[in-house]
Amino acid sequence: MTPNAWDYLDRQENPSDIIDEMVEEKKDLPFPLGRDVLRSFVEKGKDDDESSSTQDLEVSIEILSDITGESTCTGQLDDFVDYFSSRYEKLRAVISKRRESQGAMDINTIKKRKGEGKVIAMVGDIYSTSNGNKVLKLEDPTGHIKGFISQDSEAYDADLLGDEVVLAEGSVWEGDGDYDVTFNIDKIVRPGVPKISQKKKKDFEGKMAFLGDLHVGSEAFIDDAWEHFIDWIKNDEGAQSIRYLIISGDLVDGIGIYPNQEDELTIKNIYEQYEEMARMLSEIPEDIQIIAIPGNHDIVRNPEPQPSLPEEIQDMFSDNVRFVGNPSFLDIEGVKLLLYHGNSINDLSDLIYEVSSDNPVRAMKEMMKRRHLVPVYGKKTPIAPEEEDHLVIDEVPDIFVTGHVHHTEIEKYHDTILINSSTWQDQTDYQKMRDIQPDPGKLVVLNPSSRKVTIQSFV
Ligand code: D5M
Ligand code: FE
Ligand code: ZN
Repeated sequence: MTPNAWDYLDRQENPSDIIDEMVEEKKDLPFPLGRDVLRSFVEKGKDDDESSSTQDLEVSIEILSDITGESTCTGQLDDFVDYFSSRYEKLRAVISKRRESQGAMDINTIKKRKGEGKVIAMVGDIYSTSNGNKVLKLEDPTGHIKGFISQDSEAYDADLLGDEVVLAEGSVWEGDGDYDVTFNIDKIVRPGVPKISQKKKKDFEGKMAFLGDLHVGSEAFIDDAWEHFIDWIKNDEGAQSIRYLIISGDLVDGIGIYPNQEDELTIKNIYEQYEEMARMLSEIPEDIQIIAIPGNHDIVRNPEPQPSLPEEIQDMFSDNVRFVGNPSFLDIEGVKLLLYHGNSINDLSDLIYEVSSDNPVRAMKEMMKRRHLVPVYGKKTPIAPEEEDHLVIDEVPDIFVTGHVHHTEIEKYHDTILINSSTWQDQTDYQKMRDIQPDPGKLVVLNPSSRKVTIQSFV
């Protein structure tokens, strides 16, 4: 149990009963057990006790994973060693479930044994040789080996990125004189997402709606579209079935995020930006439960995972607004939702030819295939080296939501609905300079039961 979880438990009336119940009811408790998982278990129990006869449509949100209050970063270099070893172990656990992983060997073993085989390895630096082939480092806890991918190999087109964990199949070449022992890679298999659908239909009542990137305080915030939206959500019959509103980060424009940003701000104080945001959200009917994560413009640390907004900010908002970290993995009445702002979409569009920021769901598929939200370290998306890698997609969600690129896009990928939610900020001068064309003022509305999606435009 984490220190925060312990503190929380210590404040309950019946700590040992809670632990007994939890151990009995839940098979897969996380290690270490964090405060949020514990709290949502305790609160869910209370809900069950109180609400059974009065209302059937109680809000139920269980936080399955969120860094808030759980950060272990100490700023030591060792943190990175632990972080990457957690990344490796968690992704190895996912890959190991694949049929192809049978017979995979440790790198140390295969180096001695030679011949054909497979390894589950983290990819190190990759570079191209003068003959147009690729050379890379493969690593696991037992050691490392030089990898080679010929341009004729099917592995050549796999868009391998540094720091991803893959199953590499091939054969070991004997070292000879100046040459290292080399693993000649024929095939790369990723953790991926199982194709077979065995999910039963969700019996979620009502709808969920998605928006993001409000950038409150920015001159480019589109007031008209927002008023139009508020009018719709308060009065339109089509809005009555919305029970959850999910906000995917960049709640306010913040301050000092990019050069000369102050010239484009109508509210220049970040606390006042949140006060305005709170006022705006208070116009939304309070029986709609709002869930919001921070983004790179918000008032929390930039490296990911980001904790939820500080309590002094949260206190400005009505009771129906719940703040969680970026990313968060939530269970909302049985619907599993992965919520991530989406910084790494920029990295993936820089690194993979077919991915662009105008086509964010394509980037989201690349994250799903690699089962990681920030597959490559050291590019534009900063990562905080937590002891446990919270950016691994351990469990495949029913819904995966991002924002950040100011586009709206929806697509199904196997059993998951991918959503990139819209912005309420028009093009800024800064974006104009970088030729970024936003697609603002839209709301994605999803019925999780029928999996039907509509996009409502307010511009
Ligand atoms: O992101 C708004 C838009 O700007 C979105 O399309 C991503 C893009 N953006 C943001 N930061 C970067 C960097 N560092 N490189 C390239 N493109 C970027 P927002 O987070 O709202 O400012
Ligand atoms: Fe944004
Ligand atoms: Zn952003």
